[in-house]
Amino acid sequence: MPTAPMPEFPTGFRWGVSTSAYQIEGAAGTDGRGPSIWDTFAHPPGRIVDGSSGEVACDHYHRYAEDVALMAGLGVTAYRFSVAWPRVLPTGGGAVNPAGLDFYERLVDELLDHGIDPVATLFHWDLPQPLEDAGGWLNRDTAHRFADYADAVAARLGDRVKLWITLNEPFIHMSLGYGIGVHAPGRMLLLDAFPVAHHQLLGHGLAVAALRAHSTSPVAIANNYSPVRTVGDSPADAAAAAAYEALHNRLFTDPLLGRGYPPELGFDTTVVRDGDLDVIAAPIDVLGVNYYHPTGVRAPEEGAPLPFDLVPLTGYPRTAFDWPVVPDGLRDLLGWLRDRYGADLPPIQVTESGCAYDDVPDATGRVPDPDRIAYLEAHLRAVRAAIDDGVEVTGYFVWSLLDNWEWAEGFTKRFGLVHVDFDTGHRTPKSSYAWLREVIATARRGPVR
Ligand code: PNW
Repeated sequence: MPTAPMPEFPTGFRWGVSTSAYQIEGAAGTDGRGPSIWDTFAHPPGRIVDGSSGEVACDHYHRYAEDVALMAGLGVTAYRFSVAWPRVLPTGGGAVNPAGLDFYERLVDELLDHGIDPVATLFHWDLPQPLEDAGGWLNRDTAHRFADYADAVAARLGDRVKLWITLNEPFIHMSLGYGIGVHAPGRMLLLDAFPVAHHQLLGHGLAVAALRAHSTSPVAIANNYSPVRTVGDSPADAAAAAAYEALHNRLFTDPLLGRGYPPELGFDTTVVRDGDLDVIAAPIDVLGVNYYHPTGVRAPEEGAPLPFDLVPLTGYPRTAFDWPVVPDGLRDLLGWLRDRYGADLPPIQVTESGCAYDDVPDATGRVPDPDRIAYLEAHLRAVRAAIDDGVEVTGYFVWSLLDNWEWAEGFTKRFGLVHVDFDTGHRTPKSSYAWLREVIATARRGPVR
């Protein structure tokens, strides 16, 4: 429990929780959903630590009303979910599957009935498999297919979704999916994955136009950022850190905010056509920031395949993911965004922040998670400090509402405010849920004078 009252947050500050479709929905073959790259990737043994897939996951597809009730009990003002592209367009293009959109319409209406703002992410990594068969995001055509998909979703839900997020973490999708192959689609192209960056960003820009044609709601992208900490003091260490900074923190933000691609990594940019950078730099209303931890970087060995070496940061507590707990990294990151992008930086919402711990029900059936409470409290204080530093931050979403299917980690990493028994689907709010409910209730009541 907090030792001191939480600082006050600005009136209208958005309090939310985040999830994504493949991680919670299950119902993989239901109502005409087509296969995605994650259905394909999870099947051969050896890729997912516990051999699981998201075929059933939290069965949110059938339990969404119960999950919205949990959100209402928590008092959040917003819910960030993702729409599964293969539910809406089972082959990636062609005819819309109305039953897929019906599910999101039921969810959105349930949220609105409970006074919760629906925040919809269009792409949280579950590319329709037929598009992967045609080259995935290496193929420029995927950007156009994405815009068509955005159009279909916005035509149905454009009057009710309160914030649109085009892409989730295009950097993580590129690097883990196409760079080192630990996520779907499992390609290992290292820095030759650059076209995946460009085509995702082009898809984003085309989707912004499609969304604006149907909806007056604000539009955002959710990027993952990791403040770079140089390990070592040689000029080579500093150069490696600068290269990693350009890759992780600037590759997807410099072009969005009108600065073009960072030159430090020497990418082959022949896929960039005249006019593309203008499409990509279409104004956005909010920048979504997903923050988990900083990254230690030093110079690589001679002849290494990448121009940097990532090293664990020592001297911090660690989560079950072995990620260091560094709340100041979030304050530093928000200040860095403000300093680097100045007047071009839109208001920020922290669209993901959270941690995995090995949470288990105790003998009384409660799930105590004091480490998560400490994590969230410290990160909320870091956000408040950044606001005091002059950064405009207008919301904070916890990753995640539910324990869920954590990609290559399967069911072994629990990020939820709510514990899920993956055999029965039973949900149990953890102690962090009760703690956050009080924080939100106090903040929503406003200043005590
Ligand atoms: C994010 N890293 O992914 C995703 O948006 C979520 O779907 C995911 O469940 C959550 O964070 C927790 O992992 C990340 O390697 C994946 O630093 C990997 C990293 C960061 C974020």
